[in-house]
Amino acid sequence: MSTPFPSPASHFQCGRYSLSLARPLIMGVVNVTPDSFSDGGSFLAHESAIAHAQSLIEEGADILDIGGESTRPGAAAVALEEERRRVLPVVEALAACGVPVSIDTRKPELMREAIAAGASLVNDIGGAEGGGVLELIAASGAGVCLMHKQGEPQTMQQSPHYDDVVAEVRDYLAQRVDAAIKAGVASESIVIDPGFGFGKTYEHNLALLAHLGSFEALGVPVLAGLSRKGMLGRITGREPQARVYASVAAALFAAERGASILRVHDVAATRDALAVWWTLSGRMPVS
Ligand code: HH2
Repeated sequence: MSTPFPSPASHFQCGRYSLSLARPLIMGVVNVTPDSFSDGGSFLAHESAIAHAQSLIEEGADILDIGGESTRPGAAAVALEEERRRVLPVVEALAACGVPVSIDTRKPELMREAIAAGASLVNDIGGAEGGGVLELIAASGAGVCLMHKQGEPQTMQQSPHYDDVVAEVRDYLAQRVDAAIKAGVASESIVIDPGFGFGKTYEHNLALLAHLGSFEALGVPVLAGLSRKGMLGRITGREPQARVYASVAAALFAAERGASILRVHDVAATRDALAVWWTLSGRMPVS
């Protein structure tokens, strides 16, 4: 690996926001979609998405993640025009909300438009592999979440295969961090994500979670997105909307293993659980 990785960051810089990593951060999910796996259709109208985002901030979200295309297993791709129609007005309305707005998209054009509309972070489940994406992010000063996936949402869960899932995902993310730094993205603006459920079996997800701590060796913060996901359904036997307690337990487990950002649907529950765990384990109380 050619780029020497920096030591773990003390803050995450996304656009004009500098977020302290002294405690785990909560990224609240806002799905402006008709078909997301756990809340599809609930926030498709712009007003309800904006109201939902504002209540997530009141509940303690440190970052808002706005998405207009479901990437659940089997999901069909959404055309740029439709994705733009769903999310851009929401990003614009939240640009001055006081917390960084993340745009969850794989489309470079929409990333550019969302940043112009006030987004401070690009969450690309495709690892920012698109042409010009890293350069766009570097020039804008936005943060980036580099996620691993195997295959495409439509077919990714059909037969995911790895010889060594932890090593392969870690090597991929190391390469993407390297590429981002070479493109001019500041290391303190990069987070990585193993991509739970994205071309991974239940066993792959468990292995990645068990070894999450080893991702810290890449020198950038780790984001974990476990909220309401299928592995929690398999453990508890519950439907997505009834996986709140399971999601909170998984978020705490990920935080314990070093995750710096937790991408969750249930912000209030996660925040309270984190605050209790954080305080009882002898750290500074969460403000
Ligand atoms: N998971 C989902 C979407 N985006 N981004 C990152 N970085 N990490 C994740 O684990 C992740 C993500 C899937 O969750 P959700 O957005 O609720 O569902 P859907 O894709 O059906 O909209």
